[in-house]
Amino acid sequence: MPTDRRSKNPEGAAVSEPAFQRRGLGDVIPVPADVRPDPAADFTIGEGTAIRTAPGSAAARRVGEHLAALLRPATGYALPVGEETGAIALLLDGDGRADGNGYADGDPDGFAGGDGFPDGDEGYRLEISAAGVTVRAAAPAGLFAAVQTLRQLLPAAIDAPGPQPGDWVLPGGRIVDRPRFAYRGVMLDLARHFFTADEIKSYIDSLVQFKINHLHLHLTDDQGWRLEIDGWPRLTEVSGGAGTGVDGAGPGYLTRAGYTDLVAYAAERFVTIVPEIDMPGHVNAAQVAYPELTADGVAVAVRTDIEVGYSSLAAGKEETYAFIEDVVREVAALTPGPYLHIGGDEAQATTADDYRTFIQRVLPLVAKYGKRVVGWHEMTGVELPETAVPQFWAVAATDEGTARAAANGSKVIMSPADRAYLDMKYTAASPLGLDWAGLIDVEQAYGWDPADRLPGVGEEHVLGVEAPLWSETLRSLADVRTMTFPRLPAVAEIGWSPRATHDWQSFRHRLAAFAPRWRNQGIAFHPSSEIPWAE
Ligand code: TNX
Repeated sequence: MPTDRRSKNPEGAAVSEPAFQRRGLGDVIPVPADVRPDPAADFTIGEGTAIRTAPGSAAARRVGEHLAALLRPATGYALPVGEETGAIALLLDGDGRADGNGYADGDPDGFAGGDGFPDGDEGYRLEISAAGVTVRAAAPAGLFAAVQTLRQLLPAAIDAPGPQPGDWVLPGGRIVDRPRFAYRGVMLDLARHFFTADEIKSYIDSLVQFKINHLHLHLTDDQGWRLEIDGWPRLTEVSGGAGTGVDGAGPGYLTRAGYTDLVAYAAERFVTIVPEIDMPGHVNAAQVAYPELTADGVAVAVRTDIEVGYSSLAAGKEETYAFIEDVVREVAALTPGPYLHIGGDEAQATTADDYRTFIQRVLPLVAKYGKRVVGWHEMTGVELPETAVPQFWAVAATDEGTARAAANGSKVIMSPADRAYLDMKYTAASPLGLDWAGLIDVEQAYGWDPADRLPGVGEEHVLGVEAPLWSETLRSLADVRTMTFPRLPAVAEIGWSPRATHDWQSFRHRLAAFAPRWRNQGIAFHPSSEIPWAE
């Protein structure tokens, strides 16, 4: 595993006694939909425990290997993975279902749907008894989600990098779980400060623990261009090179091969990459590299400050669309996921007519290369196909355009800046971050509902939630983590767990248990005073 996870706990160092504290079956973030503890049915992972995965499924096998890799360092056990035997079983819908509904005892699962399985790819059913652990899911993504739950159900010592003496007890009972919203995302801004592919991989590892399933990469902005594009080499040679990023302190870019490898790494963890090429504004870096992309063809100066709203592509020039088509074609070809984010935000240097002309030219281009458009909610000022996904980021209580798009059939990603923005300061004393959308400590990040946030945008219009992390003030992966944790778990729970389970007191106590886990993983976090952190 890449980078910083071993820094705080050198290989083999013993962790403290509380790290072996037993867990309750519901002590998980996001809290599972249905939890039925059975205190008489705890299971202890031992020397001889093996992992059995769904017969004939390479994807299930990989999830089994992933689980084994998580458990081996701290337990010191071999934990072999195979299809024959094993007290921990990861099975797919249909495997060994004697009675045809997947339940030995025929009891109801608490959900409508008939066959007893949570619907959707990410749902799972987890049973822990003295004899072992059985996970059942309709798809490998559900097995992967269940593995994240299992990890959190083990004592915090499980996240230590070397062998720990102690009992690896899983609390007995049954969990039936599935996500409320299909899309639970994080955005990382690579333009204002570049982070390497290894750093992004490490970040993905820390996000998937909270069942995050989309990573939106903000690849281009005024201060830098971070993805290599065939035929336009100066985009990255110049605008990904030395002196780019805010204060010139964030150089670098992803090669096509590096991006492809990153996308595959994410996919193995059931994370879809959503690439963003911001347009028609936020394009100074592209214009520095190619002056023909400005209205008058005159070169512009490199910008490393944090102003917004001053650059624009020329809506009236054909060169603009030739450039955009090359970029869209390339990004679409490199990205297996369904989405391509076209930005569309803060286009103050584009007239309303030009903005409309521009977006109306770009929408069919994205469709031509087989992708579904995502764009910041300003895009809703233009008539959109119902497949387009607006991403609402404002602080305002209402937004007519987003409501209109929802009424027209679009699904919306909710990222209200006063709740979901990971680049806002926690408190006035936070050294990192901005504060234009207010201060966001953990309760502020937790205390809202995506289906209640905007008039006209209800439960059925919400695709999900995303927590954007802009990088103007960030300089390292530790800075990224410090802004992400512990707020991201709040957004993740809002996106995954049923609305009826939302409870701040419950959440803050469950969150408290992550201090030793993050310390064991070497993950920097902000020790918010709102949380009664465990030792
Ligand atoms: C607004 S939110 C922006 C970004 C900045 C961010 C800083 C949005 C769509 N645009 O350009 O980085 O504020 O918080």
